[in-house]
Amino acid sequence: MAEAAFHFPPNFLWGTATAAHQVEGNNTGNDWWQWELEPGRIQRGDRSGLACDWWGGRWREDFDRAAEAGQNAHRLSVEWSRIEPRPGIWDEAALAHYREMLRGLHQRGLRPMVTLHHFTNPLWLVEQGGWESESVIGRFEHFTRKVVEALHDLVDMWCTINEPNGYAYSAYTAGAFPPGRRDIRATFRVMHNMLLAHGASYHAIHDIQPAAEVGIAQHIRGMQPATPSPLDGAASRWQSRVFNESFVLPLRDGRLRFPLGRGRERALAGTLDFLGLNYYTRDRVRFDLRLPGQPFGRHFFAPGAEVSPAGFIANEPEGLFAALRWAHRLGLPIYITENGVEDAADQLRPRYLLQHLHQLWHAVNFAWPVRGYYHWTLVDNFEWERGWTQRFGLWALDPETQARTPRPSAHLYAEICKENGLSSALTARYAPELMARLFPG
Ligand code: IFM
Repeated sequence: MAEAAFHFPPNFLWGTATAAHQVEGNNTGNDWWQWELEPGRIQRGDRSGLACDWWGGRWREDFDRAAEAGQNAHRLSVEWSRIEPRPGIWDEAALAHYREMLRGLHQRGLRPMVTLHHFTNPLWLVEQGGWESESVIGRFEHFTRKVVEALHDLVDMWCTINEPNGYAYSAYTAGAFPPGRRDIRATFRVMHNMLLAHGASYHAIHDIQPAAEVGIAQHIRGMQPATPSPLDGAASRWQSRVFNESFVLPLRDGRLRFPLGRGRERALAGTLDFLGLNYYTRDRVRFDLRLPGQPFGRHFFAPGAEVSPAGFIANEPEGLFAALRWAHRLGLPIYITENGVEDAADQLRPRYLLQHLHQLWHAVNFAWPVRGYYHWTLVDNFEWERGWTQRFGLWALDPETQARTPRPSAHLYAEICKENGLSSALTARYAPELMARLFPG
């Protein structure tokens, strides 16, 4: 057949995403480091330890890898407990370290996007009540100002909070993240405080850097009714509203939605310059009266779905398209701030990557304003309560020796970034089984 290709617009951002605690190593001042010391918290008793040793300097070689692989962007986070080790006490050396890393990105042609909060909290903040206490709002604003004053000449894209819904759910409903609570009301209180903290942070960034682009990275869990039954439809819509939408919509119009509150918070209106979507998978939802705590819906992957090795992710690329259809109606630029799959053997990843990017290309061709894609992740890193059992990297990492080895998907993604698109030749080489689907005829 003739060669064909799906191209992306000029200046499209192609990158990878990382988070401080997952890659830096020795983040001893935060709640995760403590949590990892508690028996039974992390699978197999794994620890983040040195992680990818970025604090020790290995960010250099990993940024080289990203740049040589044709990437032009990178999303990373800064660690609050390093920058503010005690309330109001700033570690200028930590800020200088981040400046060096950010300069390192620019020198390699990688545009940075910086996340201010990605799951971890300084221990002193936890002692003050963490995200359950309203005092966090002012604390986070203060932290934002310090970071933005120090780094604004090197960063023009900021994500205030990563996956507020995922964080609140994992830490306060599922009990899998510190502080290990199982309290749905606390979950909504935390999300409410995160909304207000985002608003304060947004305005602080714009005070200092009016031209900055500021957004959040929202975890979108695709949801579809398990059957055509109206009850399954209602359970699925309801859960999607609560989990996927209730945090984002108030940041457009300032109107709080159940369960995060009622009425208006004017300071929240218009506090997104872009929307970041972290999309991994999609669930089927079935109405179940026995699950009032989980708004009456049972979740499972579609029967017969292609599932990742640990059963964590089903390959559901159409769910990404559905997320984009919802998101583009908000009228904001969109970035896919995370997307990827745990797959140490790289059996599924090439297919997963090509199929998701194919859906993204469809969205771009509807003129939906998608500006970039950040694959999760560059090099295997510490996967929270799942420790090192799940491997999301384009490069495999041996955390003992710190050796990195490219998986086939590292080469595939490099070709996509360099080509600014997907070609039939590339698909034939990395996932021939997709040829008939992606390039029919
Ligand atoms: O590793 C995480 C990341 O920190 C947040 N989003 C999901 C990723 C994969 O589990």
